[in-house]
Order: sequence, then structure tokens, then C-alpha cells
Amino acid sequence: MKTLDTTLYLVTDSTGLTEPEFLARTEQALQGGVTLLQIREKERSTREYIHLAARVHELAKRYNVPLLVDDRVDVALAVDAEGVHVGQTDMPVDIARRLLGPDKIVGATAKTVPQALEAWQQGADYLGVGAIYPTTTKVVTVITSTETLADICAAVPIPVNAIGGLNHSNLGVLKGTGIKGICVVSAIMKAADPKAAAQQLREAFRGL
Ligand code: TZP
Ligand code: MG
Repeated sequence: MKTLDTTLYLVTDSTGLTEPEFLARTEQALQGGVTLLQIREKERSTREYIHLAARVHELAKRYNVPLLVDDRVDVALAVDAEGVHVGQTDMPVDIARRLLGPDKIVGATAKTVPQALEAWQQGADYLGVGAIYPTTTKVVTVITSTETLADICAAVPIPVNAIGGLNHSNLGVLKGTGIKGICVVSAIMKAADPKAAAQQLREAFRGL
């Protein structure tokens, strides 16, 4: 069975961290209430990506949190992760779905209503929409308005999450948009205390 709770979706980034530091931070975030986890590595070799994904998957399983792999269906298969997240220049959703089968989670990035409809029709389980605010995380993206975010939420029956520059003090603009959750990188990965940061984010989202 696929279980999907996108309330607090952590996208990891190991940049600048040793492996033990990275794993410790990721575990602290899980302790703080992260409900969905994505490993996102842009600089690593395939072998390193598989190694790290396997370590993160061991952790995530202990907290009963599904692990998705950014972009790489091969890495997801290699570590038997619960799924993948694909962007607009990554593998198309329908092909990822065909390779992974019906029981895995396939998430997609959408920045417009047509992209959202296409991803949903091709079998996406959820959508990530953003960037809502400018981000310091290394990514090629543009700002998505909260109007477009709300239009996407209304257009598809699958969960939609907001992403990009989000932290516990700036979620107010998301109120009433219809999102099911938030995705963050730096608000947790760069926090002094990742567990407390995750708890604060959950609290802030609950208060929306
Ligand atoms: N896609 C759109 S914005 C973004 C991604 C992967 C990065 C979000 O990172 P942060 O640190 O939460 O702004
Ligand atoms: Mg991508």
C-alpha cells in the first residue's frame, strides 16, 4: 500500500556536510516530525548517490517515513526506495510510472496548471509547486505566484505541496491556497537544531 502524508516534506541537501553530519541532521528532522523525505543530490556520482540513498533509506524506514529519490529512477530502484520525484526536465511522469509500477510513489514538479494536469494524467501521486519565495538552495526555478498555486490545487485531485524559501515564519501567504503540505530544504537542513525546526514548521503549518 502507498501511504502518502505530504504535511512536512523534507528535501535533503548534503552540501557542505560530512556523511555523519548529514545523516544526523536527517535523523533529527525525522524525530521532529517530517512526514515525507526526498534525497536530492546534484553533485554526486551514481555510486555515491546509491550509497547515501541506502543509508538514508535505513533511517527513514526506522521512522516509517517514505523515501523518494530526486530525479533518479535507477537510484530509487537500486535502494528499493518508495518512489521518485521528477522535475519538468527529468524523466516524464508516465515513463517513471511505467518503470516503477503502480505501487511506488511518483511526484512531479509543476509550475503551471497545464503542467499540473499533465503530471496528474500521467500518474503523479502528488505535485510540488514553486518556488514561492526566492531560494538559496541550488536549483533552476522561477517564482510561482500563490494565485497559480491555488489554481493548481483546484485543478487536480492529488495533494499539492508548496516549495521554495519557506520557513516557519513566512507560511501565511499559503493560507487558503488548498495545499496539503510544505516542502523545505534549508529551513531544516541549515537550521541550528533540525528537530526543533521540523517541529516549528509542523506547528506553523497546523496554524494556517
Ligand atoms: N524546487 C523549487 S524551489 C527548490 C526546489 C528544489 C528549493 C527549495 O529549497 P529551500 O531551501 O527550501 O528554499
Ligand atoms: Mg529534478
